[in-house]
Amino acid sequence: GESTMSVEVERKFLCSEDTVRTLEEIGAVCVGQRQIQDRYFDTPRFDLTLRDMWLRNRGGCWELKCPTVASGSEEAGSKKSEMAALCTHYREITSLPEIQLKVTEVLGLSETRSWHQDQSWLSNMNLVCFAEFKTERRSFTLEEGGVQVDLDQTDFGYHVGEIEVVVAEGGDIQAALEKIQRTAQRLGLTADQKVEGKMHVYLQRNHPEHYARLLSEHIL
Ligand code: V4E
Repeated sequence: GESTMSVEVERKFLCSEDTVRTLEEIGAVCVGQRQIQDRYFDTPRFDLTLRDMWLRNRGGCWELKCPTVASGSEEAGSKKSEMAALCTHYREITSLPEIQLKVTEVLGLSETRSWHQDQSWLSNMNLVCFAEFKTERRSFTLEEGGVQVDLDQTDFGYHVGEIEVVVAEGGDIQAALEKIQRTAQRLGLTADQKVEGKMHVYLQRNHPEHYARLLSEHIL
């Protein structure tokens, strides 16, 4: 399913009071505001997230974020460029049968049945909800093709911005990194510290032991 797989390249940043004004100044157009409800699932032993795989239900739709095939060897080989080090890229699968197949594989489950749309597959795969929160998201697009900026505010009080470019499977990740870098410059983002995502902060507060484990295994 080529059509249901894409790579999401993104860089998170700290947003301030001035971020919206800066976005307007560089010609970004607000394309909407919406509330997002996320529920994340894993086994009680966290078999997915310990492999950097993130299964979630967002507003009724299933999504699975997985490391890209290349990312392991990239990190093992040459040192990532500074630009790339600020960004993450994940393969995103949005077709439920493909998600079920992938999870079955990763968890080493014996049988791939034809699962139903209902939620019985979750308990069959021993998956439980370990995180649930809402986010108010304002989205902006930039003229530079395919660049989207999201400003997120969670119901647990965390604000974070995200510059994002979606690349079709097999597409040019380097070009996406460059677009993100140019956008970051135009937004005046100079600080090169890594900014924590919503899930970092959520896990730190709600699952401190698992958070520590993910940190020590370099997943967060
Ligand atoms: C991939 C990932 C997680 C799943 C949530 O992904 P994230 O991009 O943080 O969430 P969100 O809601 O902004 O998704 P979008 O709407 O863009 O699809 S939780 C942790 N990770 C890994 C990870 C990481 N190691 N480092 C950073 C900076 N972000 C994410």
